[in-house]
Amino acid sequence: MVMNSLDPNTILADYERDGVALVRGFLSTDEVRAIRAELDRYIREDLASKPADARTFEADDTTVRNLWRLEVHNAFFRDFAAREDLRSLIAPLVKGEPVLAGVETFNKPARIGSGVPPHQDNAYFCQTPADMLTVWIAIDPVTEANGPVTYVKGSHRLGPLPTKPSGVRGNSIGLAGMPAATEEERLVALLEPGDATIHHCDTIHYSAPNTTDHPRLGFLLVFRGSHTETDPALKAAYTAAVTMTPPA
Ligand SMILES: O=C(O)CCC(=O)C(=O)O
Repeated sequence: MVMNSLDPNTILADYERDGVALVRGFLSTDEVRAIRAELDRYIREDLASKPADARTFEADDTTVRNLWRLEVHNAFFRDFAAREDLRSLIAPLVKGEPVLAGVETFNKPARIGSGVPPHQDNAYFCQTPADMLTVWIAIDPVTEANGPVTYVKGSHRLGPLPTKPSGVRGNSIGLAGMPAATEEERLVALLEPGDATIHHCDTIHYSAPNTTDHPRLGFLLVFRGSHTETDPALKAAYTAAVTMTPPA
């Protein structure tokens, strides 16, 4: 893993200041290739036998928008998330012992990949304190045109903002209103395969639909600190939203 050669102090400083750290060369070409191969195989051979909450499809009801709970359904991804180099990089960011909360994908397939409304992940995770994050790893090139994730820098300091059900399958809860943000305050994550972002669970982010001929597959690892607990008020709002558009 290239992860050994990363600078953990810069990642921590960027993450704490902006609520998002951009990490070039997080994984090697071979690691990206292995993840892609296993995702392809899993979708082709295993997905049909998994429960409905293992995935969300796009509007065509056929093409995968998201894979969920890969850590439950697949040993390769469970083992990947248990790597010591990954855990030691994450520990200071979650302010404690990292606990894996999810391994998932946002596939954003060519032409039909749907958008993601502005949201804070902790509206889904419902943890207090909000010591929880997502590592978003590019498997495909992410360009201006194919639906990059845009982050509002510093928004993790706003705490939990008012939410509303979005009606979007796979992203059931969004922000009730989007705070104003200048161009300098936004990070548009344009990534090469193997690059990553690490974002705090209160950092506002969103992405546009993919209308290009190029898929934009993201592979995500979600961790919390072992000291976090479920917040009942956040959980009630999430349960109401996800009941309208299951499974996430
Ligand atoms: O990949 C995307 O377009 C959105 C990702 C997202 O919402 C997340 O990383 O929490």
